[in-house]
Amino acid sequence: MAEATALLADIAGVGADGRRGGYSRHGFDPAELELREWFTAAARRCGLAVETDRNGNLWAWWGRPGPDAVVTGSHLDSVPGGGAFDGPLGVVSALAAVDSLRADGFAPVRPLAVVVFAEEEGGRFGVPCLGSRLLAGTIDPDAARRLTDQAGTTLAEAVAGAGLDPARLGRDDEALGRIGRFVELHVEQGRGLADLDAPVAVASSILAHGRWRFRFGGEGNHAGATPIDDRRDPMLPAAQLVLAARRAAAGVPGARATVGRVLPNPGGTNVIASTVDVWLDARAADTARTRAVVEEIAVAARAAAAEEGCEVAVTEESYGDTVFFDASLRDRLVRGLGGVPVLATGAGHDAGILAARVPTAMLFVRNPTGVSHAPAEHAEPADCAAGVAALAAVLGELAG
Ligand code: HGY
Ligand code: MN
Ligand code: MN
Ligand code: MN
Repeated sequence: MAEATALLADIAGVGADGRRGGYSRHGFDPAELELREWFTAAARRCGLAVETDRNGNLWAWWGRPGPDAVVTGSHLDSVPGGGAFDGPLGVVSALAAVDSLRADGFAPVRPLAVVVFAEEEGGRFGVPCLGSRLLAGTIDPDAARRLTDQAGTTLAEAVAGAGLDPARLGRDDEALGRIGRFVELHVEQGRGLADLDAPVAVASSILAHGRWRFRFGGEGNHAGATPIDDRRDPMLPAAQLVLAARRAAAGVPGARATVGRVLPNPGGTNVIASTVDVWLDARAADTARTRAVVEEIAVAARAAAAEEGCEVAVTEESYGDTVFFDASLRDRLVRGLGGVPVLATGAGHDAGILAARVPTAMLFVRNPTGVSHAPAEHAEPADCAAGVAALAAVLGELAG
């Protein structure tokens, strides 16, 4: 656990003065590849055999890879300016749990693996949980190969650069067939455990959520030479969309709608944009409510575009329905952990993708700030240790 804690402090960028850095590690980019190399070395030091699957996910095996395996793990990539725990806590805790099981003389009857999924945040190619979606076959591999990052590099080129064969991206029945159960530990992204004053919880469900790109087209022109009433400025309907998102979500209990990324083209201070791309992240308790929120926003966006003489094109980039985790596995974890709380989450996870294919559960570790996707994201060492102990107990019971 000492190494895991040391790594967590390192990942957290907690410098001598205790400041916390935000990290942007994206799929197959140098920062994430560096962490993946750390993981491979650390897993080998834990006595695990590491392999990379056809979709770039890392698997560290205790025992021969085989059917009915108990698999745990999470992701190492992050969002721009993200916290240190979202993803890495699950990976580090998995290695620490293996360490402590070994130290207790535990010998798994079933194969046990720690997995690191690629590009969970979708920070580079725009589709969240890309590595687990490819594994599970819930994204078309041709569409995935064509995904591009902001530099115009395709996923096919990126995975080739990481030494993989782009032609083999896609559903991996061999890897899926090995998984008997999957359990992901994750820092809580919210204040549920802080409010309950408890260190660990089991997850019940994940909100339905998706991403849509709105591309507003107008007329690029000079900021000074173009009279106000002679413009077709796509920034105006873009601004109306942001306001409409808040209005629409506020009208549906529990719904969320967020615009965190706007990209004007060409993006000059003294230039009226030709186009403006706006990405919408919308979530709610079910598909009907999520799509109702998105439709209300789209109606407002179209009206605002027409008023400004602009065009608008809407593209759905990803969508996933509400996830309910396997009830018997959930209840088995709650019982085994002595009756810990059960919490829903608004955050997406690789476990949410795997849940469609194999019995899946999640463990949450208290985050006293409740903040995530920002440097203030936090988990106290004592709660991290409680998470490792809970995960070790779960893995020991499932693999024993
Ligand atoms: O966006 C999410 O909900 C997750 O943190 N990837
Ligand atoms: Mn995240
Ligand atoms: Mn995460
Ligand atoms: Mn000029």
